[in-house]
Amino acid sequence: MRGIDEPDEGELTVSAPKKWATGAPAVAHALKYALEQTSPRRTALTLLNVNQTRGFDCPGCAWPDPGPGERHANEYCENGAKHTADEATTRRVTREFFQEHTVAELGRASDYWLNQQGRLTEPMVLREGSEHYEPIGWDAALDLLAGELRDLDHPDEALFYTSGRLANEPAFLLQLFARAFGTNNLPDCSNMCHESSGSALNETLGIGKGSVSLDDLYDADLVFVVGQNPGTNHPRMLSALEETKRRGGQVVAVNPLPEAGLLRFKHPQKVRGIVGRGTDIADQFLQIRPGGDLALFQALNLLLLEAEDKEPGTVLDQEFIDAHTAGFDAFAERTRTLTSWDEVLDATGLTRDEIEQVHARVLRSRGIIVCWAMGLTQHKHGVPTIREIVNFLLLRGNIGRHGAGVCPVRGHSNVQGDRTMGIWERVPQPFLDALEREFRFTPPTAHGLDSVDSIRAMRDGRAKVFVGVAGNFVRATPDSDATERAMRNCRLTVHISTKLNRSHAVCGRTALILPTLGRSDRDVQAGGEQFMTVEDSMSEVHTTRGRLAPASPHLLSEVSIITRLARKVLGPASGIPWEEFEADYDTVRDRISRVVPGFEDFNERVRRPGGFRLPNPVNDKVFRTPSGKAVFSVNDFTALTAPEGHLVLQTLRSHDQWNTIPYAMDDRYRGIKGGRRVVLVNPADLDGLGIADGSMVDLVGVWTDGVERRADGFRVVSYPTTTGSAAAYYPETNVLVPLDSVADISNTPTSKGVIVRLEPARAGADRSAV
Ligand SMILES: Nc1nc2c(c(=O)[nH]1)N[C@H]1C(S)=C(S)[C@@H](COP(=O)(O)OP(=O)(O)OC[C@H]3O[C@@H](n4cnc5c(=O)[nH]c(N)nc54)[C@H](O)[C@@H]3O)O[C@H]1N2
Ligand SMILES: Nc1nc2c(c(=O)[nH]1)N[C@H]1C(S)=C(S)[C@@H](COP(=O)(O)OP(=O)(O)OC[C@H]3O[C@@H](n4cnc5c(=O)[nH]c(N)nc54)[C@H](O)[C@@H]3O)O[C@H]1N2
Ligand code: SF4
Ligand SMILES: [Mo]
Repeated sequence: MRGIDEPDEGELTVSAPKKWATGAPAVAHALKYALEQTSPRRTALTLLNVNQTRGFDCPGCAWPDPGPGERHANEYCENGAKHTADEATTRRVTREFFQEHTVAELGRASDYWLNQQGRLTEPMVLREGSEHYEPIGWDAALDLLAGELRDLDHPDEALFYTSGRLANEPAFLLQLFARAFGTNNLPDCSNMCHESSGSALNETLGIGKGSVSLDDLYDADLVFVVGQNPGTNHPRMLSALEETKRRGGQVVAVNPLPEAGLLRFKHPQKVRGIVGRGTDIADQFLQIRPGGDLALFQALNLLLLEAEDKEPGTVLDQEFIDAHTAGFDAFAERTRTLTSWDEVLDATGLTRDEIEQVHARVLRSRGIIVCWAMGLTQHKHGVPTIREIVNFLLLRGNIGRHGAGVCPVRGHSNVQGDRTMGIWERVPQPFLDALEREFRFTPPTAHGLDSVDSIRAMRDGRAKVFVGVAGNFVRATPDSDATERAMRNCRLTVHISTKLNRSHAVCGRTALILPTLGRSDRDVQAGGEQFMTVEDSMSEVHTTRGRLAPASPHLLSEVSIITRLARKVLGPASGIPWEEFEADYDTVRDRISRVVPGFEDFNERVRRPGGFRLPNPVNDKVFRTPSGKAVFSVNDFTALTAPEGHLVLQTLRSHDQWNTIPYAMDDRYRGIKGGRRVVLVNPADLDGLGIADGSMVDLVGVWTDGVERRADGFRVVSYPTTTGSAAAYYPETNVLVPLDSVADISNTPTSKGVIVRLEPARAGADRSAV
């Protein structure tokens, strides 16, 4: 293993981007990573249990599993396997490790290095003024936290952040505890992820979730994959799209980058996938300018209205529109006068011919599904863009019908479930009422703080205690320098984590690391061996059960930590049986079944193979909006342009990282090897800017507050992205995303639309590790 001061990066090499994804090399890459982290036996044991009905849910992403009878023995992908191996690693972070390294040293270490140290093994405390974390017993650690929480002037001075790794049971208990304590401050990773989807879908369809199942996807006539890189981030989605194509469906991909997985796919678990040519995925690829999707869907909607004018009664689903929607007239009027084709072509970077071709496909297709991810949600106009997609689907009745619908593809494996369980700073009143009925206390009704507002509150001293359950807050959030200052401003920061990360080193004046069980670890409580449950991107709820011996005998489950903390903070007066919850998770599920709609007979139904699917009223054409109808919205035309000499930078994931954690320095499909500090720029822009391919530059952010945000020492890679745009990896570039640059309505940081200029690298400037 490398030393703390050694660079992560080897020799950086660049080759042509790949034109297809997966196949034999993927299997080999996954196994190589697994065997570096753990033994062959443990590798086999873990991988055979991934996504099996009696095994554990792959922590890799929220893509759903096929039905129980349709699963392979190897129901995982390359990245799922790497992610699982990363958790099942046999490397350990011990008390000696913390003796050896000061917190300041850890703060200078890279994200890669920190993660490579292995699993956390016992609770540690950093006392005010001390340079080292030192061991602390569980009881003392929880007393310390409980004392600080009780000492606050108001419960709203505490923040309870979660990342979508948390399973349903601990998520439900965490929000219950936070609300019984007296705050709705439950910021989560969703605030930085699919919040724009939730905002747009709640407003237009009355529920913030996707409406489609895998069967819908297989049977769709036309699937749009917009702002999403499934080859890397949802690899098994490619097997689903392969099935769509086998059944005669078509795929349109919309992306500034020609991502390998969107072009062609070789199935790693089929012979023809390993030796053959694979399946072409996209029938049409629209290489769009960043932020151009709103204009694209507005243009498609205009074309649909015009086609209906020409042949009335043949294009729109008038019956559906009349019976189930509101706002059509205002939408139609506005769409007809909205903008000029010149503006559309400029905003999208597409030709009119390309858009007309997609339109022709739309006219030929009955069932249409639109899938999307961060390429839409992390823009200033992310919410209007998704609302416009809903308009597009409503026009031809593509909601509430088989083979059609909305498909926001979620990231973290249980991020959707956490929201269902009430992890939401703005949870609707009926949920709070149900909590009150079940637990006999009055939850606070004022909305809590989301992730961005939490940073502001810590910065301004309004929040004093930060508790993070999973996740890596200081790396996931925007404006890294400002966020780090905010975090250091806290009296106490606490992280319930499986592995070491930067948030442990950039911490409050006092800090706790509370190590916990991972998905693959066996969880035994007083009531016997426990399982937990999760909900995937398509609302399927099923069990997850770890099989491995825990990484250390001193770990507690998340449920244990939360319930023991709750007992200390709230005391027996709360009347909530925390002890019973800890001993037997069935008792938690009984409560969930009485509080959360759709979970009736939870314990019984979730034990059936494959679990159950939550009802989505949209599929019965029931819309829980104020009008009881699906809503056509009117969205202002918006384009994203950079001033002269600047580029629109998107911050995205490489193939070898999982969110804030790089697993290796390679991005195989994009042809980048041995380094992550690269910026991908179109050759025409490089010519225009007078910058040579391969030269070193600093990225300098431009924002209205006049603060100079810099990320130093990036190698320029000439790359076929759209002109005017650039791409570089997150989290190294989070320092460039201004805290106040957020999406309208959803408050999501605009991580895909950062205005930057490239400056020649400052001679002799220190290139920071992070
Ligand atoms: N291996 C792996 N899997 C993961 C993760 C991981 O880090 N690693 N993270 C998980 C999480 S939490 C999430 S949220 C998902 C994220 O999944 P993705 O959303 O696929 O992740 P990103 O890498 O952010 O990629 C965004 C994609 O959108 C494109 N894009 C950027 N701007 C625009 C635009 O304006 N318009 C359009 N049409 N496209 C645009 C980019 O070129 C890129 O292909 O993945 C999940 N799965
Ligand atoms: N610039 C930019 N910023 C972004 C994004 C972007 O595209 N660009 N994407 C955003 C998105 S979509 C997301 S979802 C966020 C992700 O933000 P987070 O969810 O906060 O970050 P992760 O990197 O997933 O967190 C990794 C840490 O989680 C802990 N962990 C892992 N498994 C478990 C577990 O089972 N239990 C517990 N208790 N802890 C565990 C480990 O300690 C690990 O170090 O980042 C956001 N930030
Ligand atoms: S697609 Fe996602 S959930 Fe499925 S195996 Fe791969 S990483 Fe895991
Ligand atoms: Mo995410």
